[in-house]
Amino acid sequence: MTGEWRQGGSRALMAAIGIVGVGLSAGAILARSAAPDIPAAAARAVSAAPSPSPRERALGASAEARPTPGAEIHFKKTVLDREFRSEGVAVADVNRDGRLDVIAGNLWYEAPNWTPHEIAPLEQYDRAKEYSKSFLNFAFDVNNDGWPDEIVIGFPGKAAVWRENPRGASGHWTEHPIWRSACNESPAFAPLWRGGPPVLVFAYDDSYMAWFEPGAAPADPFTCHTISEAKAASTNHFSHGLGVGDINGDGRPDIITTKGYWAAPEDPRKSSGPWTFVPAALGPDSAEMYAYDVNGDGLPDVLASSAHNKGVWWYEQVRKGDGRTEFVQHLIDDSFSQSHGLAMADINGDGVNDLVTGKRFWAHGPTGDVEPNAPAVLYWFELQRKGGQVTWQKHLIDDSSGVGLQVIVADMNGDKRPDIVVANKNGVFVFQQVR
Ligand SMILES: [Ca+2]
Ligand SMILES: [Ca+2]
Ligand SMILES: [Ca+2]
Ligand SMILES: [Ca+2]
Repeated sequence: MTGEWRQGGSRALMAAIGIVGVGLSAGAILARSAAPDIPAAAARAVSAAPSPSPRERALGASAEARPTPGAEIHFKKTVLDREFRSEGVAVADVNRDGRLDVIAGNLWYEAPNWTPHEIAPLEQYDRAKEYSKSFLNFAFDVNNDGWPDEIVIGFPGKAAVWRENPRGASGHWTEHPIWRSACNESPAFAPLWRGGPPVLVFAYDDSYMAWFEPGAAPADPFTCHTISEAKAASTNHFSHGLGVGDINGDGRPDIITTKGYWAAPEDPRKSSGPWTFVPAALGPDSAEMYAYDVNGDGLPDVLASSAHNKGVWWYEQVRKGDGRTEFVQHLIDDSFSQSHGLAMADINGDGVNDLVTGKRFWAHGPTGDVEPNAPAVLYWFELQRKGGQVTWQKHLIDDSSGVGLQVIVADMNGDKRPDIVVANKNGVFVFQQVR
């Protein structure tokens, strides 16, 4: 684990941005300004993957010619923590040494040895009976000082805060307000206009959907841009399912819920008043939601997973003769429950986005939800389009970790192969992709 995690800060950052940019994956990274220069030696690529086993060769030989068949991809698990710290997680180069670190609740773990450092005083949580105070995390340079800060979304409906990176100084990070109430269980952090920075998207006061950007001073709450009428869809603190992505194909990222989507105006910064809401049946309670043209017919489709029950789905956008749009639900998998975190990213590098999700272990404790005590699985689903047919190859990554309210996909070691980071009631984990 020594030099293996070495990497160029700016390169890793760009790789991470690329992944997030493609997938609009939850839990984006990143500093506003470039990472510091790093020595060339530290920026060199990591050594090649080990030779494939005979079984892998056999599988590869029978697969279509692609960059890397999914069956040849494996993940090396590293346990950063066995304690329940957070159900959100983020990655960023916290100490600006050129290596991506992991942020989970009140701790950050310093690469390459994952040395834990306190962001705030540690708290103990009983994973059978309690939630943490950290449901989702994002890393972003909120105060534009070149150092990535931590955004913490707490218990649904409670206040959201950000914590200021102390720029190498010791001690806890100074906490600042974001907004009094973050509703919906899957707040998003993604750009809302082309070339823009990621912004927070969540509902507030059990009534309004909105997006938020940093205020004028660190002590100010974020500036709230309300985009809905009062009592809008999916705005309860326990509402499930939210995402950002272009559904109507006009190139502008829309705000997606299970009840439909708000179509983004030309420039959300100049828009006042509600966005147009387009009702659509996009399934039961979900987690992160994404827009992506799954079947390659030119119409964006929607990806979602069941927060507390079973199901991973894609919703095919179909244009009717009369101009109406319908979304047809297609099941990807229903073999496990509580897929309360969903990431979209191209895991195998074939240019087609894949999905990563798994079981949020004990989402409602050891007796709640469906099959709460089944193994805490983590899967990636490899999207293939063969002869116009969509298939999803299911690949088990691990069966004793799962997901939290997020799954992060990021190239942690700079080898251009996306890795996976998770924090939940089982601990904090990094899964390094090896081929
Ligand atoms: Ca670092
Ligand atoms: Ca900062
Ligand atoms: Ca499509
Ligand atoms: Ca792929």
